Amino acid sequence: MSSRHPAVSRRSLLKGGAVTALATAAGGTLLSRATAASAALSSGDHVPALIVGSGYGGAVTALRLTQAGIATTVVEMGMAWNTPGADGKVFANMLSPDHRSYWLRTETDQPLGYFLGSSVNKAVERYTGVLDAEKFAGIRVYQGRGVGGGSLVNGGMAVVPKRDYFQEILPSVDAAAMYGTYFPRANSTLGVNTYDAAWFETADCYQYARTARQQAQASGFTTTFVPSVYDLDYMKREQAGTVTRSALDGEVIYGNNHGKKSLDKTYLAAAAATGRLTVATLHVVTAVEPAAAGGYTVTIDQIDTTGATVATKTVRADRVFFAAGSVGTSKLLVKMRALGKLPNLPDAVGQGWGNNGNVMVARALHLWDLTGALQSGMPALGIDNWNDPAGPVFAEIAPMPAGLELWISLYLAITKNPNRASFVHDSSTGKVDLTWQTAMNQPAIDAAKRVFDKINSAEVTTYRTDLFGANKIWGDDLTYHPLGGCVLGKATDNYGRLPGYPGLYVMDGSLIPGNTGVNPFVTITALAERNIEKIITTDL
Ligand code: FAE
Repeated sequence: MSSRHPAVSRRSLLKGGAVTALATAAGGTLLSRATAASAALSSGDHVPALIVGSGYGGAVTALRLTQAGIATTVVEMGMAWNTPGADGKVFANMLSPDHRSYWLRTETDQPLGYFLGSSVNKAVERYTGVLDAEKFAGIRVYQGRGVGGGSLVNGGMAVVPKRDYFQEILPSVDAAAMYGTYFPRANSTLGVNTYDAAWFETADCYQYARTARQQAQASGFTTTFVPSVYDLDYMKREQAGTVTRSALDGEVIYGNNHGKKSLDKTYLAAAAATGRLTVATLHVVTAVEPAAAGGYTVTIDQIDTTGATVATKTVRADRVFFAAGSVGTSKLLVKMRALGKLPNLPDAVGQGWGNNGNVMVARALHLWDLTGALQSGMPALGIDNWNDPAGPVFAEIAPMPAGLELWISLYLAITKNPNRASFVHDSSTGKVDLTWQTAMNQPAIDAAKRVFDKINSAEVTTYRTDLFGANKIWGDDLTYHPLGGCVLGKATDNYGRLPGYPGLYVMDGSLIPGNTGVNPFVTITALAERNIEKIITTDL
């Protein structure tokens, strides 16, 4: 381990009772990644409940199982992000990504990878960094890696889907219970808060959002505030200059050093406070199969920060909860079926994957349309054109924090793209690929054009053609919102149980059939709350 990453240090960033409990109760896992990761799990261990992955689905499962009195082991392939580097910070910012920023890459793969048509990517040291740009044949899928999963890198936008659309995508789920009980439970446990509209109107850091809002409204579109898991009082103090800046210092997709209520500070901290949670970091689950003695044998590679395997462990778990994310869970289960380890998994496992209709686009503004040199990394507004039957769009007004005025309006559009792809095991390489093709994003582009062509025409502005490649308007080859692959009610029963394998459950974004119409983590969290409540009541 290099001197830049001291092996041991007290949690200096995360303070407060719950987090102290996390550090203590997790058996030191979050105090010292060098020692605790190996101590957390040993070959031959027999555990009652093992969770693969510590994102939203995993964190909800961990909290509710531990509260129910069940000793719970979370196996997470990424690191515990609690140790400052030589610069005193746990995470790097967007303008200076380094080894901490990317999962096992030697070159950054930035979502906006170009400027003026030239690549802005740069060499980085290969490391188990926090953001994975996982490349499939037709799409790059961005995902968080570490204790807290996607919550470490996401924009914090906490949006409840429209009720009629939720009923359309998941008709077997009781919407009244979701909207009456589980969405509110998710929001309160995640620590969702809302923008102070009066402050927003005057804050320099949201000039970019106000300009984009004014132009959207001038073309007849509606905009709406989005709730956030970023501490918006902290952000006010950042703007006032009284605390260390994070969202206002270009921190978001490579992690936030302050302000963000990521899962390690909410669900996972509360789970650890029960004293029943163990978290094994830098541990990758590679196989799950029925154990002769009952339950399941779980094979796990322990890796170092270069990604090299340093130990392989097998443990027995009475129950296994798959929460490795849409991609992670789907890949693992498709592989287990292909290798004959879980041969009876239904055909629907691996199917129904979508990118939440994601497409990115940017507009070049006039010199008098200022977006501001200071931009908050947390998006506050969305353009809501979901009710357009010819092309529903919910477009977040995204920041482009560069420290100088760029006259650019950037958007991440969520559309109702109906195309779906499957995960397929390739027996010659042993890898699982995804059948998604870039051309499948055309419906998303068509829907987004209905909004942004109109705004461009009214404002006499144009698209930027230099940010997603040379002469390329649309960011159509990437997604932040992988969903599906083990769809509820198709690959699983109506609560995430895998048919034919009692004690195996799916808990994450793979349950959602490819689209939620809004940013997905509140839906994933609320659905996990619903499912684990049922599972604890009836199965445990
Ligand atoms: P996820 O959070 O991805 O957690 C899966 C965990 O499993 C990860 O920690 C993995 O490292 C781990 N894992 C995977 N495979 C294995 C294995 N074999 N063994 C051990 N561990 C494993 O899954 N959503 C919003 O709602 N609002 C936003 O503002 C937003 N912004 C985003 C910005 C970025 C840059 C990105 C990448 C995503 C964003 N999202 C946003 C999406 C959101 O973070 C994502 O939907 C959820 O994190 C998915 O939750 P899951 O529990 O499915």
